[in-house]
Amino acid sequence: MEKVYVIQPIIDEDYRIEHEEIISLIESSDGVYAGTLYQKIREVNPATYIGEGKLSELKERLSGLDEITVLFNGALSPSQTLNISHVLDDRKVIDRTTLILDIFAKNAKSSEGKLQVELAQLKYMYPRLKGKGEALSRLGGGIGTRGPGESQLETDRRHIRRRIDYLESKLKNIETRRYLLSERRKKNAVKTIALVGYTNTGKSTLLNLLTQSDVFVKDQLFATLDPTSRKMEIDDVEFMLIDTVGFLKNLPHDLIDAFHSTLESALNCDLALIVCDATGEYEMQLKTTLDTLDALHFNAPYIVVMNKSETLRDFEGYPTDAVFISAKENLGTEVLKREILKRFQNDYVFCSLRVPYRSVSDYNANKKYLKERNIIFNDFGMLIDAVIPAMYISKFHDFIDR
Ligand SMILES: Nc1nc2c(ncn2[C@@H]2O[C@H](COP(=O)(O)OP(=O)(O)OP(=O)(O)O)[C@@H](O)[C@H]2O)c(=O)[nH]1
Ligand SMILES: [Mg+2]
Repeated sequence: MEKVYVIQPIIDEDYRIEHEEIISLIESSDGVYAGTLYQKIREVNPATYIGEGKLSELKERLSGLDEITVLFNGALSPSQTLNISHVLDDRKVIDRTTLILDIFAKNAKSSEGKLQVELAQLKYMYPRLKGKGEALSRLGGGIGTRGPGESQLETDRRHIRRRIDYLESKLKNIETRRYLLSERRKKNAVKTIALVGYTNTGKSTLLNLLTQSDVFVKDQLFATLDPTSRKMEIDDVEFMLIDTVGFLKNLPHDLIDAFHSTLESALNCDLALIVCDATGEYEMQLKTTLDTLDALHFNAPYIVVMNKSETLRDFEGYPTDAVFISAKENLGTEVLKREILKRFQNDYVFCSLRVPYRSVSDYNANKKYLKERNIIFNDFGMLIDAVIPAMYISKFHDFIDR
């Protein structure tokens, strides 16, 4: 397993959370955390980000240790990456996004998920390839910076550009197909509910619980990368529940963009459940999620769900309208289901129908628009407890009992 040494810049007090998170990211990528060098940043060194003194301190700390990757917990420019690596005797140097992309590549399983990850990787690489060329030419020419090297770079860039265009159009097709499906669903009056939120908060666990499914769940960041949706029923009202890729603070926008086709159906949902880890940094998780959704022009109503609350003793400080649940221990989910149904109370009518035997064929012609919950036969005809989408209620006017 790859050993990873972290450079943690200290810019504001959030650095502790950032540091905890980078360790989770290392573990999620199957790496082994090997230590940290902290550095307060007053002014960014354009060449190496952190100062020269600090860099030689790092070099000393790492001397004698080979096979160790240096991970910068932030965004490095291509030339900074090169320069740091150079000072550290050509050690492998990566930044946060590169690590996240690596986890994405490891975790994508469906063909669509894989296309999305490839797109994200190429989009990250593309401008950097240019940067690398510029960094090289700034050195003023010389061996390795002219002739075939440079034109090879151009060929690579053209190749990557073509591949990006290809992936984008392919994903666009998938998106269109999914859109048509969702349009059909709209006609069938099935409402969609999206599970969104910070990574590792329990979105997939909740999907499994609410839909009796078995999608992949793991204590790691970005376990879900593939679009998943499942049918769910509450009081015989059918919903489509959509699982999504988790968000993370400072997740580069290209990364989110690459997942557009997955997120598209979630962004068009009728209701979102914003899942937070009540035992973690839930304020930061909620803010990150709302900011990200905002940037994606999301404007559906939502319910804040505080998950993992089975061990909570104190409910102070949380958003007052949050619903507390434990997806693992199946606690609070009844309350959550009531809350969900309440949000759709104007969309469905729960009622009784009286259908005389002579009208049964009329009724049968429209039966597909409602859901029968219970039927009693008597001398007069049928007594049916039903739930009817409000948009179809007029089809049943003649039969409604109360
Ligand atoms: N203690 C506790 N752990 C939970 C609960 N719900 C989920 N977990 C655990 O949290 C971890 C992450 O769960 P997932 O369902 O994979 O989380 P996710 O939000 O889908 O994560 P990503 O897909 O990686 O963004 C797993 O180890 C779950 O077993 C809960 O109610 N309580
Ligand atoms: Mg998941």
